[in-house]
Amino acid sequence: MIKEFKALLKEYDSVSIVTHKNPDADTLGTALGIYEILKNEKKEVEVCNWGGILPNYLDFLPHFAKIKRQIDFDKSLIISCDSGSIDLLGFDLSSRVIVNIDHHKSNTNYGTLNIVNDKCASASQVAYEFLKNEFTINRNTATCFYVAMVTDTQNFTTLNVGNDVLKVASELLSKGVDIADVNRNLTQRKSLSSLRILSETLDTLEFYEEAKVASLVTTQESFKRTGATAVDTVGIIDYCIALATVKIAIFIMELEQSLKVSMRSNSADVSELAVYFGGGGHRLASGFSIDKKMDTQELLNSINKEIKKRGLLNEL
Ligand SMILES: [Mn+2]
Repeated sequence: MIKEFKALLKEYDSVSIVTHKNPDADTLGTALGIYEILKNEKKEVEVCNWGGILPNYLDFLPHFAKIKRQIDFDKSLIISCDSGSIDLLGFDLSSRVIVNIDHHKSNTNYGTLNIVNDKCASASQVAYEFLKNEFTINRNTATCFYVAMVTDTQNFTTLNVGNDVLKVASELLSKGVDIADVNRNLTQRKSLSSLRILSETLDTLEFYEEAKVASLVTTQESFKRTGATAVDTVGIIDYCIALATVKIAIFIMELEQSLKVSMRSNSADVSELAVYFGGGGHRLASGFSIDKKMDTQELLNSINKEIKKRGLLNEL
């Protein structure tokens, strides 16, 4: 595959690296890391993200300020990062040649070249393993890839973390990543509004099925009262799945037009549940968005109905 990739790079002078909507550290870190590699290959490169708010706490990543909100190159090669489906990229990419770099189980293989490995803990791990033997991974790229890995594995605590993941992390660190600076940026830059919205959201905790299922909701009112944005809710669901009895955690964010749902599990496959509701993701972490046709409680009821119907709690 790397041969095909290098052949594509020869064909194109310019490359647009595209990240998914509601960008997280994995999609941005993977993209910015590849940006650095291709810049050093003397390519014309841009990193693009469609709409929404960028997570500003990641502004310490090299080249973060260069992220564009549109694709400027019209005949470029597209590289997509960490996106399971083409819709999640937001841009109209029909008729474009796409290199799809991802680690989602639900990836639809929408690329011309699909570098997809669901055994990897982050898209940046996929990118690193794919590129490391043919391209120079310098300190900037290693920093971006490492940050993507740290955050997608929740500081190396998710179940897919093993020897191979830590080995890649170690290889990246050996490229000169300033780990103290990374850790400070990732743990000591929270906004006050993120703490306030956490507090309001924790008050909504509800249990179902003998406390094997738990839910948290961030309401529109909470967003207005606290001044927080969607970015400030990252990680809130982890409080839910951390509870001893909980097997499946559901987090609902009430947006203006839609309800955005994240699900976590410690053993049941919640990706099939997400796919049923029109989303996707990983076996133990997935999500979907839905129009506000129903209210939050109705949605919770219907998710719980599906959990029961599929026997997702039986196998636990
Ligand atoms: Mn990811």
